Amino acid sequence: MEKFEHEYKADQIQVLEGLEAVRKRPGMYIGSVSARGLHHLVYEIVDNSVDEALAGYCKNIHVTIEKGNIVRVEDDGRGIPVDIHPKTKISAAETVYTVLHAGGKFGGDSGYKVSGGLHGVGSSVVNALSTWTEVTIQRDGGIFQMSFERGKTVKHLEKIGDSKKTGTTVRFLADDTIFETLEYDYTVLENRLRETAFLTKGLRITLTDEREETPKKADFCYEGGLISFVEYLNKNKEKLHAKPIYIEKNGEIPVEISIQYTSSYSENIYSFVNNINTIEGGTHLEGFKRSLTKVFNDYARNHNILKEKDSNLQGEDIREGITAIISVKVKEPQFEGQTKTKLGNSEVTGAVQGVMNEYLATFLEENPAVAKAILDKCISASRAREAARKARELVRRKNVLESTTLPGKLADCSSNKPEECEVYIVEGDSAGGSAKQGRDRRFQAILPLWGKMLNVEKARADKIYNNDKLQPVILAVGAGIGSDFDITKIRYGKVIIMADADVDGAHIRTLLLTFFFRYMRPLVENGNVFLAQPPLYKLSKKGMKDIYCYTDNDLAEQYKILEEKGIQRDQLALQRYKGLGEMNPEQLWETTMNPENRILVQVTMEDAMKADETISLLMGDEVEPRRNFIVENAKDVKNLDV
Ligand code: TSJ
Repeated sequence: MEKFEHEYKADQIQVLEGLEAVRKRPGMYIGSVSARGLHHLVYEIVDNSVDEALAGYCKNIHVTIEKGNIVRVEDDGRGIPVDIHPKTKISAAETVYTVLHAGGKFGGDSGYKVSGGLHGVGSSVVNALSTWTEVTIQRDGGIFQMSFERGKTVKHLEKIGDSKKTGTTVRFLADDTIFETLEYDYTVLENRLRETAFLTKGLRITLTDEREETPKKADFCYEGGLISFVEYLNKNKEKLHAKPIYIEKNGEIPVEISIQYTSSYSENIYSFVNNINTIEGGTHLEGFKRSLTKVFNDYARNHNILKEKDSNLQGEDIREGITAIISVKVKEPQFEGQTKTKLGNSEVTGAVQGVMNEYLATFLEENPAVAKAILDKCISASRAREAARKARELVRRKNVLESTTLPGKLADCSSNKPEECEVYIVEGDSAGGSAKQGRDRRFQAILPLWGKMLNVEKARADKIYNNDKLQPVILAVGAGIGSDFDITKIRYGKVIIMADADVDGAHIRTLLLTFFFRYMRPLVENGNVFLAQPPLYKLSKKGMKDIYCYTDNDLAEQYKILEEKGIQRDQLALQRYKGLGEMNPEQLWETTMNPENRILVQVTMEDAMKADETISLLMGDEVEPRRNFIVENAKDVKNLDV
């Protein structure tokens, strides 16, 4: 692209300093420069079009990954205003694109803007972090275009043609000197865009991947909105009632909720504020839970389903098997928590509670068969909880009698300061043996797992406590499970899953993550769960220190570095590791366990949630979705296998 020299006016210099700050500390604006941060760029741009849709002016959004990892986002909204800003003397469109946090300050009230979190930082941040960007606007009978390089204007907005249509198109190439990778993951974008479409009833979003010979395409449009979302999440589960419950009220704080119960034992509640997934929950979720507990208990009392002598059903009993989406719109949301995804506005609790109390109570009165089916399940959940408590006490007592609270297979560390201690959960006895020999026993404990893993999807807490594979994990972590889980009691600051980089390893990882997500959620929220990364390759040569590579990119990079040092490929021996078992204790320590060299991946709530979804899909009651999943993923599975 052609380069232009500019003389900058005072306020433009300020603009440049603003975007320079973004380039200096990208993490502050998009969280990270990993693949995750890269994908955030796309969400930032798409969010602008979604705002336009929420304002009622845009029906279609097309997202395309062009060859070379260029992203194109087009909408059929009104087009960003092109008139000249009286103060800066540049177009409104260019200002949106170059001034930090300028988004949304133009034109009328376009809806609910976001004031915190990673989201909504705006198009200017994407501009700053892109090698180049090109914005095309159709409105007022014309086509207008402007372009930028690394945040700097290289072509001011100018009219390049006529058009009767309206809309905005942005194309950008993320900056490879800032991001670790430019490789977009189709599935990640697909899932996110599907979610966005669910949250905005009637909005059509397409995704096209043109990077390969045969383009991949997805097309999302849901007239049912949240109802469709819940149906999608439950598609492979056995439902307790055919139609999801739907609640919508467009008051001062618009609230939209959809609920459907299934025969599963897990609780799947997703909450959103201004279309942002509030992973850590917050006041809206609080209001939802309080109302759910109250309305069901009131109904059960009034209809003599709970007798006078019975105690109230607890919240967790009433949430067993629930799938629910809560979406609220808040004018000035306050986001709190570790990942800034917890809603803090206290007024939202009452708003959600009020809407729920009214609608849900009416729904139950009008649908007594549904109410009964749900309450039957709640009551059996309550009995199971009681049984679990007894089983747990039995476990505790037994352990006291045996004068050890630790599982026999655990090789504990000598330190008892949780903050410096780590436990490696290792699949298989042979890898477990190497890990025991290779570890630093001062602070590293090893827990080998063996035998068949329990299907967490089909088990209630009492079974979990008694399961011979999970019980050692519960005892080793030492903080209980479910609502008893007490993070202050954890015996290790890091819980590290170490499994092979193959299909079986992936399965174990997914099952354990699902277990942590469902039964020790604060452990995941607090960032205590990690995945060990064993190397995939070893490069060796006589007289040279062995080089371990953790990814294919890593390997390519090492070849390049060695070549620059005059060492050719054919002089090197390449070993591909199929499993942990192929490494001796010293190698395992050097590559995977030594804090100086190892790579640990911290598990996020999103990762754990994904695992949970996968398990639901694979272990659920319905066969069809499971078959589809396996067929769809068969290619990847093969790749992992070679
Ligand atoms: F910001 C951006 F460049 F990243 C971007 C903005 C990217 C994309 C793909 C779309 C958009 C965008 C912005 N789509 N639609 C709009 N709409 C407005 O900016 C707009 C249009 C008209 C009025 C008005 O009051 O007349 C107000 C606004 C905010």
